[in-house]
Amino acid sequence: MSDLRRLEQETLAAIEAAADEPALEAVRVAALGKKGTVSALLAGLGKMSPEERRSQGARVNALKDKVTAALAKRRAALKAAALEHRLATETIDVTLPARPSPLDSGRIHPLSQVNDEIAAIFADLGFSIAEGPDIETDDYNFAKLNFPPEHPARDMQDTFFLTPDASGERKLMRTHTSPVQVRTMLRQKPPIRVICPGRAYRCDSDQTHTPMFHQVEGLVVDKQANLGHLKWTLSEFCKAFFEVSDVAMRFRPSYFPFTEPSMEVDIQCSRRSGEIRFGEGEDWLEILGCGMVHPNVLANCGLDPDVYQGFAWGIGIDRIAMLKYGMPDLRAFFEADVRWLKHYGFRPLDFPTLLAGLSS
Ligand code: 2U9
Repeated sequence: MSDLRRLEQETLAAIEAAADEPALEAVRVAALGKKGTVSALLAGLGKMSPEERRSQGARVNALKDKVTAALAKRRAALKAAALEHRLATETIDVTLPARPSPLDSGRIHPLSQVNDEIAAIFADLGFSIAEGPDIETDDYNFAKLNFPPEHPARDMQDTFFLTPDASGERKLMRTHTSPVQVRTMLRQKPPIRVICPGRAYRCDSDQTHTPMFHQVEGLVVDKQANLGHLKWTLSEFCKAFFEVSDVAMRFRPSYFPFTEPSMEVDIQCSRRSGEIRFGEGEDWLEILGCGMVHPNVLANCGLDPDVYQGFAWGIGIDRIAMLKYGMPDLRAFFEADVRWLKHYGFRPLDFPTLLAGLSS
C-alpha cells in the first residue's frame, strides 16, 4: 500500500473514532494544521518537478478534500448526537409543584407585627423610637423614677437582680422600659416625643404573666404638655390600633410613683359569644396606664419642673396583641410552635401602614 493510501486510511479511521468535538479537532490539527501530515505533503509539492507535481498534486489535493469532507460529516454527526443527548437528559417535569418562596411560607410573629403597627401609628403622630439596654442600674430603673428606697418593686420577689460586680453595684433586668425615657431626658432637650418599645422582666409566671414580656411606653415633654393632650393622643392611638372610627375611653384614678396624677385606662367593648369587639357595646376592658410625669422625675432627669411638664403611658404589647388578634393563651407567644405561627403569623410583605389599613 502506498504511503498516501495508508495516511488516508489512518486519518479517516481517526475521524470516525473521534468520540467528541475536542477529539475531532485534535485529528483535524494533526492532519490539516500547520504542522499536520496532509499539510506537510502539500508543502512538499513545491519542491517537485512539474511532472511529478501534476500527478502527486492531484492525489494530495484529493486526500485533503476527502479528509475535509470526512471531518465535516463527523462534526455534524457529533453535534447531532450531543443535541440528542441534551434533549434526552435535560428534561423538566412541568407537572412538579413549584418550590414555595420563603415569602410564601415564612411568617412574622404577631408581637413583631403589633410592634410595627404601634410604631406606624406613633410615627404618624410625630413620635420617634428610642431604645435602651435590657440590663439596667437601680438608679435608672427605680431611683430616678421616684421609687422610694423601700418600695416593694425593688424586692427580690419582683425583680431579677444580677450578681453584684467588682465595685459592689448590683445591676438588674429592667422591670419596665421607663429607664429608656430617663436616658432620653438626660440626653435630649425638650420638646420630647418618643415611644420606647422593648422587653421587660419581672419575677412572675402564671396564666397571664410571663417572666419576660413586651411593653411600649411613650413620653411627651414640653412647656405646655397637659392631660388634654394625653387623652387625645391615647384616643387617636386606640382608634388607629383597633381600626375603629370612634372609641369611648374611661380614665380611672390609679397610682404609679413616676406619674401624678396617674390613671388606668379602659376602652369600650362588647363581648358576645366569646368574641370581643372594640368601639361598641357596654363593657370595659383595661388596656393601659398613664399619667402626668411626676415633678420629681423631671427634676431627677435634669429638667426644671417649673418650666416643663410631661405626660407618659405604658402598654403591655402581649396583652393588646392577644385582644386584637383573638389569641387565647399568652404562653403560646414564646413557645416557637411553627403550627401556631402559621395560624397567627403575618405575611412578610404585609407591613403595617396607616395608608393601607394596619392589618389588612
Ligand atoms: C418616665 C416617666 C413616666 C410610664 C407609665 C404606666 C403608666 C403603666 C403598665 C402598663 C401595662 C406597665 O406593661 S404594663 O404592666 N404601665 O401603667 N407606665 S405611666 O410612665 C413614665 C415612664 C418614664 C420617665
